[in-house]
Amino acid sequence: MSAQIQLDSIFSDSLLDSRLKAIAKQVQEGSRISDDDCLYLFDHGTISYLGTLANLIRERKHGHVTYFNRNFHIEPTNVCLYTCTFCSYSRLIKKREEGWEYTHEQIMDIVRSYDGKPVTEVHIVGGVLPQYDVSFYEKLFQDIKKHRPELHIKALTPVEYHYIFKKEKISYEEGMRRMQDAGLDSMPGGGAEIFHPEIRDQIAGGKCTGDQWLRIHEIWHELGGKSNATMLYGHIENFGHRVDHLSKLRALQDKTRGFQTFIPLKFRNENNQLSHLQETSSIEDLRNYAISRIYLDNFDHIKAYWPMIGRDMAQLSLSFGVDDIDGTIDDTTKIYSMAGSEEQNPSLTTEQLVQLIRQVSRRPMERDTLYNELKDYTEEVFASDSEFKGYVSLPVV
Ligand code: V47
Ligand code: SF4
Repeated sequence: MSAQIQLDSIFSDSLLDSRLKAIAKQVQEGSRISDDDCLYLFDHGTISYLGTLANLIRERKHGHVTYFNRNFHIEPTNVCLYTCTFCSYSRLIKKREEGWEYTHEQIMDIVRSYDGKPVTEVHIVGGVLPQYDVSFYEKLFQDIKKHRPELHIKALTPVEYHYIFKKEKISYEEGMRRMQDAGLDSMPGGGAEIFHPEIRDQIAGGKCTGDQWLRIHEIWHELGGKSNATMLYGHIENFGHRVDHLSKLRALQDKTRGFQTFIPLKFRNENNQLSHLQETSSIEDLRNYAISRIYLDNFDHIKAYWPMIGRDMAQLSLSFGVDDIDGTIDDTTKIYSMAGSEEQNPSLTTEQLVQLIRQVSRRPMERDTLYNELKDYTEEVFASDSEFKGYVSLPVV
């Protein structure tokens, strides 16, 4: 069924209230919804209603195109001096010897192990420790660029930047300029958690505040850089806190246009201080993707991080506003497997990722970090195609 026909069914649905129909009308006309409307969607939007609206927006922006990239992750350490209650890394500071703390050379060895492999990006993020300071990262970025100049460095979050710049006694502006000069290409979206201090102080006390997170991204955008944004949801926050978070992101994006993609991160409850909390249901996760797509009209992309939510949910999310399922990462990403992600050993070949997207009638498109389209895999023929069950031919876009 086309997105437009599905939308018509909203207007004729006698069970939907007039406010939901009014919001649907705004979306149909392409106008922005308010914070109050966003809260109303969280409180009252049904899964089918939200899916219809989010899919309409997704297909308006990208048709059936679904992006992925080829990247690898490096986590310099899994020990962290902060004690975020949701994080499985924070426990390790008390038994530091059980964790890892890579040296410069060990990290370079990981980079070199990808020589000859068709990856376009290295994503570097991990715990915060004093030895990983400004000069450590400057040298690391410089040496990666010397070794492989075309490899895009997407590294660190305002959590690390705030810490290392403070320690170095330099301003955010000077710090971000130095990182850029050393070779930093873009910033991932981590460390955002929930901006509202009512929640942030309880789950991530001591690290950069929501305002500091936003300010560092703003400065980076002013320097011409791009970045992503996340929201860690499904723990002790309420819907109002989620709206507040999304609202601050939308306002900054209006100012700078530097965000590329928004990545909702579902809280996973293993091996952390919030293990007593129940995780959100799949329905709630899909609703959250859809509302993010509907509300964040100035974000081009919504990403589902498949190692965290699993392959089935990643496929489903593509009908709820998501147009990007990250990359063909390998098993060097430990923060999620420790926290109880669906994929204990997250690894998908390009072929598997392409098939995953094609199975749900979308067009797989390899991109680089900045969303330049590198290769359309819609018609690619793979050896496994003959044994492939469940392929649905693509609708004409
Ligand atoms: O900031 C930590 C989250 C984030 C848990 O920009 C947890 O392309 C769920 O931001 N349950 C880091 N989440 C990861 C991140 C990211 C991932 C993929 C792509 C990009 C991108 C960014 O991981 C942290 C925190 O919010 N996290 N512990 C947990 N128990
Ligand atoms: Fe450290 Fe980041 Fe984990 Fe917080 S979320 S404890 S800052 S690694």
